[in-house]
Amino acid sequence: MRFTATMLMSLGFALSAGPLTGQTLPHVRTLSGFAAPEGVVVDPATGMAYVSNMASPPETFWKDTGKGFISRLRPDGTLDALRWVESTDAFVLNQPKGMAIQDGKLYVADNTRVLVISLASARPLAALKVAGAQQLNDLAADGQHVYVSDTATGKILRLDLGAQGRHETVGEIEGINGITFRQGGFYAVSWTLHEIYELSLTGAHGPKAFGLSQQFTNLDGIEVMPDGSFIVSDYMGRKVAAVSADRRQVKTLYELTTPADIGIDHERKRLYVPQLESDTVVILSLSAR
Ligand SMILES: [Ca+2]
Repeated sequence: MRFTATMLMSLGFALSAGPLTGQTLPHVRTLSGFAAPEGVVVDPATGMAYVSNMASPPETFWKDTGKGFISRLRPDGTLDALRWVESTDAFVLNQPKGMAIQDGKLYVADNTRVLVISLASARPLAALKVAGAQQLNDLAADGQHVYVSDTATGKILRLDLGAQGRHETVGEIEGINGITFRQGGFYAVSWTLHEIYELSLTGAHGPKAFGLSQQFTNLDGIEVMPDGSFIVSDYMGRKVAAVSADRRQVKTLYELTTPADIGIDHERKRLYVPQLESDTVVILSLSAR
């Protein structure tokens, strides 16, 4: 999810504008026809990939105008249904962004709510209100709980999936965007601080910065590889990059414009990159890694 150019300038950011050069991941295919795609999540049980489309101009990315839809891709990366779930009067989508999957359900960040959709039937199951939420951006699930980040408030909330709505704040990082779980670790990236963090959700320690903020411009998505290394998307830096497991080395994997919230199919070793401002999803191969 991006900030406007005006907001960036007001924050003192310089926009990088280097040439697009070395592409170190094999390109599998690029799918077009999306509408401001913000995120991709892959269901490890089926290999199906889900793409959130905000279907809105930038000035209403964070406004509840009832726009948006979810696309579904087959495990081979071909399009299954562009409008797998649509915004309707009965079940409104507001500029859907980050997603997570747990227990056969798709959780979708929807500005100030989290939507719950059945993966098997595409039926809406719930729309969780999140009190105090302003800009819900990404979701992560650890098998038990579902967490959501709020870029405006900097908060990470553990969602109460029951009817009580007692969501709990478990961490705070300015400008937080992508969040992910892997092998017991919880990781986050900040858009404004262009840094990667490890968090303790038990309060054992505060957010631990990787110390790599000089390498990035505005981070959006983060995933963890089986070897403990990381893949992040730098939206304004126009690249997806690998960060070594020891958190010291950053290597550009692929240069492309406006890469938003990435998704990984670990089984098929594929990386899905939504290009928000060109309405495409680029699929790259991770087989050589
Ligand atoms: Ca995002």
